[in-house]
Amino acid sequence: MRPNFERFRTRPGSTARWNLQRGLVFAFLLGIGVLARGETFAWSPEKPTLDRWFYPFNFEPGVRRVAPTYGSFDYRFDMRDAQFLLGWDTGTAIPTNAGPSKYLIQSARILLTSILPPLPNRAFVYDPTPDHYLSYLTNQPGYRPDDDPGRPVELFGVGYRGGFDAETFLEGSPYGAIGPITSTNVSIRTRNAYAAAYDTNGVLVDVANNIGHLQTNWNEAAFPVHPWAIGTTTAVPPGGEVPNDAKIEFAVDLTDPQVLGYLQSGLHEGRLRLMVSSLSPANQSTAGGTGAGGGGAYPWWSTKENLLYDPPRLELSVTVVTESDTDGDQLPDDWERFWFGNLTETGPGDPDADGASNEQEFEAGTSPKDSRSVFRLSSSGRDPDGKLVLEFPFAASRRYVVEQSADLTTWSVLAGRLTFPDVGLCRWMAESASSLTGAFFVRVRAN
Ligand SMILES: [Ca+2]
Ligand SMILES: [Ca+2]
Ligand SMILES: [Ca+2]
Ligand SMILES: [Ca+2]
Repeated sequence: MRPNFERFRTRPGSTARWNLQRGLVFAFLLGIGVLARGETFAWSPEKPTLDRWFYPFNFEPGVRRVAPTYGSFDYRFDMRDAQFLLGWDTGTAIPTNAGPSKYLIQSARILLTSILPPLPNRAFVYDPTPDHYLSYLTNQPGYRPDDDPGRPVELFGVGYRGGFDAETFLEGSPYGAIGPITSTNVSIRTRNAYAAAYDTNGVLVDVANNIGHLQTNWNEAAFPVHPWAIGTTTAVPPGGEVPNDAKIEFAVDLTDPQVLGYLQSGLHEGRLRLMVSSLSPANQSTAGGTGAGGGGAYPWWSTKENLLYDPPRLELSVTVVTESDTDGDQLPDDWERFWFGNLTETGPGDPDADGASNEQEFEAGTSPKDSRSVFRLSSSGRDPDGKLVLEFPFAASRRYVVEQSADLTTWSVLAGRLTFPDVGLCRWMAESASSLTGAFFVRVRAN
């Protein structure tokens, strides 16, 4: 039960300060028995640090006791009109600044409590599966009807505008620019914090209008998004009406390296921020709209200010990897325990028989227990312009460098850019075709 003070003291001076602080945090947690083992944290605070109903005309941000989520389908507003911002400052329980890749997350779940609004026939219909992004707006090109009852509740990351970021945007911060109520644009793309997901360039983008926004005065093309979690419950079967006080669980998709990387960066900085969104239609019916207005059957969520219902809850299990390697096998003990539960594996070992040693899997951020998770080129070739194109699986919080060599001895970096055409897969394309002639070797390094 001895915290790792010795190790912290022997670290280089530039990092000594936070290492010492981390040591003190461990000592404290050991004392109260929260620390399960080594540097693994099972953290479930009673309340979020902040939560906020994110709606253009919410004039009491941060203090409302309910936070409904719905789509407006009105041409003056974001389609994902009412969102719900959730934030946890993790630094009080989990050491910060370890480096994003050092946070190995076992599970991350959000639990919300759904409240039945005090109006008749307002229970929303439970849908635990994604709906096609072209199934919402009847006037969208390629429109297709929804193939199951209800609309899912989705969880995303958070992006910012207006000069804000995760540190400066608090639950009472301004919504953003709301223009005068005119026939065109009241509040589209203006909120200072928004539901966000990664596009194929790896950029966190606003998804408020991903189902399209096709109106006379305002056009936005539809695009698919991959929700980071969909709310599920055991309170009612799919297609049923969600009862009062139902618990809705969002298990964050950690198999998506971009999502995992977002959480890792959040833990590194000490701030996890997530946004809940659903596209159950609000009950307004607007001239010039799509006619998709609904009966107002959308979820209402309990906030931390609610005295009658449970507040939003985070359940997080994370191992913070330190360099400690007591068995001297080049594998950090925390990493070994995270994957295997003990220290019996070795650096050269390959228990999943994928050809990558445990040490290589540690360096690349892949799973040493899954042979499908391995850092290896999945395709290589040239595009019509002769530019080299490589595809390979990527891991969370890693950077990739492509190098070329004529003799396998001297390597030089090749300029190119990465895109992310599919979950877990990245594509690198050389900037030019000119530098690659004759016989040559190419390698990709992860760091
Ligand atoms: Ca549906
Ligand atoms: Ca070890
Ligand atoms: Ca392996
Ligand atoms: Ca593997």
